[in-house]
Amino acid sequence: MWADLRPIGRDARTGGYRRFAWTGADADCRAWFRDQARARGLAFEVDRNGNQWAWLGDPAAGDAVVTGSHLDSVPDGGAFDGPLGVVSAFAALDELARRGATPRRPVAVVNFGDEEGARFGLACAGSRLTAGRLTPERAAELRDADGISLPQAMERAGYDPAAIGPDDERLARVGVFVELHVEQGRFLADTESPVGVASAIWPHGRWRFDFRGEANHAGTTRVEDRRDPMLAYAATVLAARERAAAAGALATFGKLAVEPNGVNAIPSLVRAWLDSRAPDEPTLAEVVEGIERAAREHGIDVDVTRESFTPVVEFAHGPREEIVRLLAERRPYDVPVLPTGAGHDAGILAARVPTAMLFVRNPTGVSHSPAEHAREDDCAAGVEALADVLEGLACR
Ligand code: HGY
Ligand code: MN
Ligand code: MN
Ligand code: MN
Repeated sequence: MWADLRPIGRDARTGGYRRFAWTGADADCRAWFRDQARARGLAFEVDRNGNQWAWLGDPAAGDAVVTGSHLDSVPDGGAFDGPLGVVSAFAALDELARRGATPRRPVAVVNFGDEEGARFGLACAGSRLTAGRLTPERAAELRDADGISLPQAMERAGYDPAAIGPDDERLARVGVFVELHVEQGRFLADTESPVGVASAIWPHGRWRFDFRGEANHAGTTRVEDRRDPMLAYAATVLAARERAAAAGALATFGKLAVEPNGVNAIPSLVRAWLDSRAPDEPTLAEVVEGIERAAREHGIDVDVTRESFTPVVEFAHGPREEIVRLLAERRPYDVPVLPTGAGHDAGILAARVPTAMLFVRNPTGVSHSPAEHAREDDCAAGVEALADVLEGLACR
């Protein structure tokens, strides 16, 4: 399976992936998913929001066990973030067949579209639309660098933009959702465990900072006469790191727009996006407020807009304990339970259906980078674990 998927959207120069939603690379990934489904005789369908579903058994029977993840990527992303969950889902179905384990509930593999939000700025757009966490009206406000809106991009990819929206009927068919994902951190590497189970997803969000200064000549404006937004931005980046580190949280300014973007002109505007995450919501609020205060200490106007926010997701209320027990049945070691600061479609689904996540060891912890990696034996351990979970949930 990997052989057909791996080359799609890969930059030979960096080894990273560029699979933005509703682009050619995304269409090729979607064709791959459809072919994998059909090759296994699974009923293939695409929902009103472009998410792909491959069914074993009759979806109308309800109480389905659904597993999967996403195939899109961040700019220059890694090979495993998302695809590992989809490939492992198909491989786990193959393993159930090899074991002769017959599901007594429908089982589905899902590919949620636009999980990274790399093109339109909002993560988990596909699962949010289906779960009613993103309205069609808000989706129409989301635009890419060329000013194309999310519905327009979907229309250009052959979807009906008037159809997008919540899909309660579909979610009512889902009894449980389990997402397998490469760990985006070092917990499993440090505990020497091939697989783990998620305890929670940290609360996290994205804030847009507009630093408004005064455009002027770089060669004639005295330092004391400047209202330089780049200076305020740079000081805020440093303050963000200090405040996050002091609070045991994370804060990253990872995207920047400068107007006018000239080498000999002091800019009038520096627009930057903050991604911040913390173990709990009060800490996250305190860190972001502190960063906002720091941004305003430089004598220029600063506007801050919260663009997205995902509250903490506690998997304790879902099938986590049952899954830990199912895994323990066939493993001589305790399977670790760990939190993650990374957002996932499972974090969106968890508000609507019983949800859990499995993690596969990432030897370096590096992710959202071409250096992201997972060893073959650990990927196999992930498939084994997912097959145990699917067998325990769907076949007994
Ligand atoms: O941003 C995230 O945490 C996820 O990779 N979408
Ligand atoms: Mn990601
Ligand atoms: Mn992911
Ligand atoms: Mn995910």
